[in-house]
Amino acid sequence: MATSIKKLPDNEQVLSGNGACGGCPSTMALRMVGKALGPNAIMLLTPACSVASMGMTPRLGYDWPCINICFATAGSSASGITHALEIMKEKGRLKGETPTVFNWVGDGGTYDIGFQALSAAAERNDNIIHFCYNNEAYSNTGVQRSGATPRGTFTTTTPSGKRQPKKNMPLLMLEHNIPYVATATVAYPGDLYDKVVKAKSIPGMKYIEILSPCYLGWQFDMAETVKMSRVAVHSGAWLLWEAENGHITFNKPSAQIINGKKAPLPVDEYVKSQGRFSRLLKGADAERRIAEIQGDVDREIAFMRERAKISI
Ligand SMILES: Cc1ncc(C[n+]2csc(CCOP(=O)(O)OP(=O)(O)O)c2C)c(N)n1
Ligand code: SF4
Ligand SMILES: [Mg+2]
Repeated sequence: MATSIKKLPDNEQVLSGNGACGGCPSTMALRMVGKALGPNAIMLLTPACSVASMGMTPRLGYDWPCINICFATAGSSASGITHALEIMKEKGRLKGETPTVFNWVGDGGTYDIGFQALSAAAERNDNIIHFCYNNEAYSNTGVQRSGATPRGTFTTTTPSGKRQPKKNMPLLMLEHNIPYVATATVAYPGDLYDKVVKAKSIPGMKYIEILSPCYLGWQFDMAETVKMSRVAVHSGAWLLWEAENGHITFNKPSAQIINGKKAPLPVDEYVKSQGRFSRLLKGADAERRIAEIQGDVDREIAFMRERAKISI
């Protein structure tokens, strides 16, 4: 069972008084991540909301040493730092526990612009944790589509709804044969915390992706962030799973959907509660386009169910 939220450590690595929106999922998730990582860590940030809202000196809102890096370089920059720490340790210039090197990067910086460097770091199995907080768009620059944006979504670059499905980035990372991959979301903080604790203890490359419903891009009331995250999981639009050394296990409640003990909610409720899909619901072809989204969700559930049967 996941750690109860009441039992999480008291340390806060995300400082109060920062500039994030109310209900910001990135900030909520990072609080949990900070509790799991503790203070001995080095944070790398690519341009994103997490930089604009609180990631710049002298108004840094994170209680770690932070480095702002180029959009494309999360993988290579973190690799450089982790190798430098290894050499310092070897030469006796770094005493005590080696800091955890981690990236805190959006879906734009992970799925699209930073993919090449991240893929290379994964193939080298460099000792870093890459977190992707996935709000399914380039939010900081006014909500443009990314490879994580689901089909049917309005963004400023998909004014009539995105026509393509999102890609399965966690699975792509798994296929790099790295020791740990996990998905999480803000409605399940204990699950996220446990996954980060585990990732911290594993040498090599770790990838954790956190679905982060963003009220601005998804167009819902900012008080509903956690509810939106929960509905995403209950409808099967987001699956909670982890893979250790290639072996996939599903976490509750996704495990019940995968093993057939619980039917996922129809995707309608999820889609209809978000303004970003509202253009879908106005046209004559609304039913067909919702059915397309349902088809994408059903396919992903079926695919992941079968993929989990392959153990390397
Ligand atoms: C090379 C480069 N291209 C574009 C930008 C402009 N830019 C800054 S933040 C951002 C959006 C980032 O999206 P994502 O990584 O998903 O993070 P989010 O804003 O959603 O938190 C963009 C396009 C930039 N800073 N550098
Ligand atoms: S736009 Fe979204 S991700 Fe960005 S700070 Fe606001 S709530 Fe957070
Ligand atoms: Mg984003």
